[in-house]
Amino acid sequence: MLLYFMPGACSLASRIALIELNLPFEASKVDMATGQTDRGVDFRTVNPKGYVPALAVEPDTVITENPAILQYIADRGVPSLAPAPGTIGRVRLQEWLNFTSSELHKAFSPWFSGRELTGEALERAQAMRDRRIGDVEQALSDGRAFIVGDSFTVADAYLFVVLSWSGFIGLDLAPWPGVAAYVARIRDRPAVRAALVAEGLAPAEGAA
Ligand SMILES: N[C@@H](CCC(=O)N[C@@H](CS)C(=O)NCC(=O)O)C(=O)O
Repeated sequence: MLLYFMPGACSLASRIALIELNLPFEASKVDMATGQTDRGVDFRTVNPKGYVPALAVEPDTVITENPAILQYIADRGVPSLAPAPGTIGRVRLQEWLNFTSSELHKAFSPWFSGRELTGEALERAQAMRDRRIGDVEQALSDGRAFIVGDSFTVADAYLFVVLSWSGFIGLDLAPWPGVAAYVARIRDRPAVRAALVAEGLAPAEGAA
């Protein structure tokens, strides 16, 4: 498998899942400014939509969209990183993947648009982002350790990545103590730390 990624982007969730499951994969970095990958490929020929993640599962079979890719990876693992298909648990997982994709992820997007965010537009964006983080806080208020079921799933990988963007935009998660504790807990997982190191987002173990 070949994962197309940008460091720290939502593609990090796929890398976390692949490492959690110890699945063999390679990774290719995409430079959105030039549209080229580090292997000299025009990324539009891989994903015409022009965004990461994209996962080549065979040389001529590329899958896109976080919820689809993450479930594909989850189901390659033993045990899976998702409840079994056809169960209410799988539906809950899909609810969280879709919420993370279409609500939470998009609520962070204004800060990564490259456009200056000021005035009323900034206030509206902040209100929506905070409301969606509040939705996660509400879900975690029952004391659950993971967002779905009682073990780590790909929904945690994606949710963690998006929530951790708070650090990039200078947002303090203190008003949401459940979310802050969740992010710290997930970040502490060896696979998550390894993924962060691989993308240059954390120092390697033992590095000064
Ligand atoms: N609907 C897509 C959205 C993916 C997406 O927003 N990817 C961002 C990075 S997190 C991206 O590649 N943006 C292109 C850019 O920054 O130019 C999915 O869920 O996979």
